[in-house]
Amino acid sequence: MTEQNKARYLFPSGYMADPSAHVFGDHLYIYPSHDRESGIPENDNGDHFDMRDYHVLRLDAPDQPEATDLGKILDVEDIPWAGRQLWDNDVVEYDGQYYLIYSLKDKNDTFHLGVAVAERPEGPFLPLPDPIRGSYSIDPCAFKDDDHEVYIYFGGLWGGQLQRYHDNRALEKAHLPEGSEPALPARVAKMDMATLQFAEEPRPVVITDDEGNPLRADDPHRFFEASWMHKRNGIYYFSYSTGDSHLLCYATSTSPYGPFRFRGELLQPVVGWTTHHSIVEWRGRWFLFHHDSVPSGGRTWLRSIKVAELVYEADGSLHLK
Ligand code: FUB
Repeated sequence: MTEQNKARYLFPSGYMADPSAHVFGDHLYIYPSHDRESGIPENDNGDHFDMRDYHVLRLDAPDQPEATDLGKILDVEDIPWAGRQLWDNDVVEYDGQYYLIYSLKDKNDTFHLGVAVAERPEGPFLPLPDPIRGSYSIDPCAFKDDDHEVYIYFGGLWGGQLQRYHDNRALEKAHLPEGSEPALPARVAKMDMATLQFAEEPRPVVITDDEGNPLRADDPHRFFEASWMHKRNGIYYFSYSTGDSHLLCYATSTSPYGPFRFRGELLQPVVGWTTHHSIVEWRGRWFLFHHDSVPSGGRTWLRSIKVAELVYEADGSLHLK
């Protein structure tokens, strides 16, 4: 049986991608990107990923065959600073409120991260008038640690624009590292939940080899996009997509800031260009939510959400069941 066969599709009647899964109360909620056919030709800038709203899906039990679509929770029309392209998002619960952190291009075609707030996990989410100050690029993961501090992991290469920034400043000319140069890292910043702004300058999420050397730009395991963070037994697991080498990988640390030691591959390339995921524990089992483009016949911008089960080994390594 291949890894693809171990997973099941959760929303066969529509195209959704980038599933961020969370357990709130008795239910598991999935916050995906909502793919659509825009007619825009495929390019490296990702213009064909022209999504305009978000829905939330719900599972009431781990083995429920399909997720329930609870409907639209945010529309690009309702976001004052919106240009185009609602990409990956994530949701964090804090003091009984729900905060959706999302990727969107502004009116100058520059990606930033926005915040929208709801009183219930099923929304509706009310967007704040402006993006998070000092935010850039895409693919936020909002992680609440055991001490209730919230960290936002983010960043994505190519169409995700991370190569346009260095030390949190926009470059005059984008620089994409090559060969033996250190790979571009994801970023992480603690969030001030009172102001809904970054509490600090974003820091690099450095992934190293076993000798502590940062992964090189030409390493097929280097970071590309789709950050996710989960914690188990005091260890922080940073997982991510490698983009053009089409893997999901993970790395571990004893600090939410890293550095993270590369540990292994979680998922082999799927049908479709992108691979993206979330990892969550529910009722004593661990799940990998991800997507592929099999149902759309390989159209990379029309993706379908899947779930597979994960297991841990005694040494803390992680793989598909
Ligand atoms: O869904 C749009 C983009 O494709 C996401 O932001 C990336 O992670 C990739 O999945």
